[in-house]
Amino acid sequence: MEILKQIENEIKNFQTIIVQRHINPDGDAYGSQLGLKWLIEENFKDKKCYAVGEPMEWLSYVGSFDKIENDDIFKEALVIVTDCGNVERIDDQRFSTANKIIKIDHHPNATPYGDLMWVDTTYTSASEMIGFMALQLNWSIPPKAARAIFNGIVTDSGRFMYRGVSSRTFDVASGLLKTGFDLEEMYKNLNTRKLSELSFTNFIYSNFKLTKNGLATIVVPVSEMQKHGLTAEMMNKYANTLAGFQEIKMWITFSERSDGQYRVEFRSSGTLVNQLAIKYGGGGHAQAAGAIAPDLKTVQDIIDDADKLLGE
Ligand SMILES: [Mn+2]
Repeated sequence: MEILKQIENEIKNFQTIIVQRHINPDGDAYGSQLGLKWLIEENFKDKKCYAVGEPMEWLSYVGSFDKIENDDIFKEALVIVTDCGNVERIDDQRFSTANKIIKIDHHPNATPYGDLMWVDTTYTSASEMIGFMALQLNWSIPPKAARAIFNGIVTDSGRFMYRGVSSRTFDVASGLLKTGFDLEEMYKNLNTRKLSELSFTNFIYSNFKLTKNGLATIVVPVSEMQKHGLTAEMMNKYANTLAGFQEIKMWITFSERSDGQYRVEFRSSGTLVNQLAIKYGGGGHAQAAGAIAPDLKTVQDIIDDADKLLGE
């Protein structure tokens, strides 16, 4: 593929490469970003490569990030942004001062940015794209990069269960496994929870509301999150708590933020939710999307709209 060669050439052209991803990173953001950083370090030993952005505690087993104090480093660098559809959500806005910018993403290309773009929604994850790129370009893959990328594919594909999973996904997974990283250790880290998660999950199960049309909603006040050591930004981890019940066709989580607005996570078992998210200023995938609601009135509007959609 031509685009992969172009990306590789840009990496060769620069001495400094900074890999970035979206704010409030998830497993895929971590996997695609750190995976790419470690691949570059392995295959282009003369380059200086950074991965920047705020960490998430629950993903600390994947790896950690670099700090760049000197803004000038960005000016001479190639920035590669993975897993981030919109410019506003790029963690560390200094990216815009970079000498060259490459976008690698699997979300719909709502806001195109960068000098070079590889955007393809047929991939489960940005991590799958990075794994695919490494295999296509015959890069050497260090086990820690394979582990991070594999973890990203697993988390963004619903454990290889979403429709977007293809034979290519498994080809990439197979290539990553060949590096010999410890799969069981990775899954153990991914699946080990804290008891506080159990009590928070209990809160969701005890308090969600269900309409006749199959819409389940839960509004989480900031005080409830604090009780469990959570913030609205960490709520995407709980977005699928109400998944897998026959009677629930769509489930929406509203999490109050410290500024009084609500983070909204839309999920469904079939109904398209991204248009609904877009109507309220957000976006995302067909069956998994997000938005911000400024107040409880809007929360109620979203609930009414979603219920009407399910009733149609
Ligand atoms: Mn992703």
